[in-house]
Amino acid sequence: MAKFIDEAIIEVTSGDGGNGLVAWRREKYEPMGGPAGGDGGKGGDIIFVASPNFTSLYDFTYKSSFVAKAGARGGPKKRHGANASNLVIPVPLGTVITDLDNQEIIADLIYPNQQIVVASGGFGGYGNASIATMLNKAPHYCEPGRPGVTLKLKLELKTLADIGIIGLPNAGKSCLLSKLSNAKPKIASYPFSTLTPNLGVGHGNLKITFADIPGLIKGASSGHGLGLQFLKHIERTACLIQVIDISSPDLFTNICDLEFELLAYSPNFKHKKNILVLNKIDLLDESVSVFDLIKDLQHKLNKVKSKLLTHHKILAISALNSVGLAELQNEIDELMDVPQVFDQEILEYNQYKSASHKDKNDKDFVIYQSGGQYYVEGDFINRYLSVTNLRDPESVQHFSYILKKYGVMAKIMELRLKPGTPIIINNLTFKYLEDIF
Ligand SMILES: Nc1nc2c(ncn2[C@@H]2O[C@H](COP(=O)(O)OP(=O)(O)OP(=O)(O)O)[C@@H](O)[C@H]2O)c(=O)[nH]1
Ligand SMILES: [Mg+2]
Repeated sequence: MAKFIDEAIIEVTSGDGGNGLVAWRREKYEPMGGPAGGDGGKGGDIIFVASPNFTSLYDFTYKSSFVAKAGARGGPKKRHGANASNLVIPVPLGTVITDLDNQEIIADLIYPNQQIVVASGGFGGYGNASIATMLNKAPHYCEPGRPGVTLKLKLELKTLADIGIIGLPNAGKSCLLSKLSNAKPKIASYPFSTLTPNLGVGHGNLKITFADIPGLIKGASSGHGLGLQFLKHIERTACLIQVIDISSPDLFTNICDLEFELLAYSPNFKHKKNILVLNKIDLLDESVSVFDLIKDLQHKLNKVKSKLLTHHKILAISALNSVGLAELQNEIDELMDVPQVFDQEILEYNQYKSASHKDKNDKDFVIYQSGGQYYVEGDFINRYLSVTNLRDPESVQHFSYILKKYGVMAKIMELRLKPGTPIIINNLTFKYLEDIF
């Protein structure tokens, strides 16, 4: 089984749009037909999909960078460049995706096959056929494709199960999970035999899902034992089953210790439906009345009710010997019969969002001097330059217009350069006021 990993940091980049093309219609008797350069294709989107086939983010430990393909360049005869295929990344159900740039949650994938486009591919640039207007019927220039978007993301798995099984180490949680569901977890007679969450699907018609997490101990909220790191996997369950070893010397204190830790992690646990299961009744001395024991416990718990979870029911069972499991199953079915309502907060994340709005401001540029030379650098300048035909005056003129439009020209003028001063853009040398400026 793949290792259980519930957090990963990755980088995704959507595809660049393809460049447009400058081309002309060439037909018999029409040597200089109209513009026929096609538009570039769209770059690939980065899409996440919630897949029930994955239960861990393990795959992201060896692949953490994803780049979608670029759209193809426009073709002659007004042919549109091919759109790039989208890059679809499967993640387990319950994966929360956060944009690390602004800590904003982009998506919380909770439904099977739910998809989200986190970064849209860049649009293709127009070819000269699309740019033609009444005023300029035969443009000698085209547009470069828009660049893709790069995002640094945190993926966080918050397992989605209907019921979370919690308790002190060695209480019999995994043993109970193995009886209630199809899971085959490790069961052993020493504490911390479960190191990562186990998931199982119940045997009944309702197909209830269970998550058994590693044991908690007193002080977990301050990092003792395995700490609280796995509680996120039961945060979103509809109900909890709290398993306590009935043969332990101080039941009441055990319950209080555990519940204080849970509430220290999140006060939301207070109102989560909760069945308190006293396990291992087979270990009790025959002279002990389980009925009296529960009554006494109930009495003590009532006194500190306000500081504890709300117990729906207290049941005594033996997971190992399958005693009391039918009654427990009935209680579970009853609790789960109520339609599940996800937190409003979760629903809100799920409204379709796309990070394409993050279309970075790619009109940034810098002008600097080095070794007596002036340099102009900017991604968008390079992109426009890549579709500029330097032998075609109109194409060059259009490039010059772009430099004006986005303020490059104004900045250069502030430098008060002498005419003829060389200015280098992407390894090409232009002369101030003689070439493009
Ligand atoms: N006598 C008895 N033993 C039980 C019962 N249920 C579980 N056990 C035993 O208790 C031990 C611990 O069981 P697990 O299911 O591994 O306990 P756990 O709570 O998952 O433990 P951690 O994962 O370490 O926190 C095992 O040896 C089980 O066989 C029970 O009803 N009666
Ligand atoms: Mg266990």
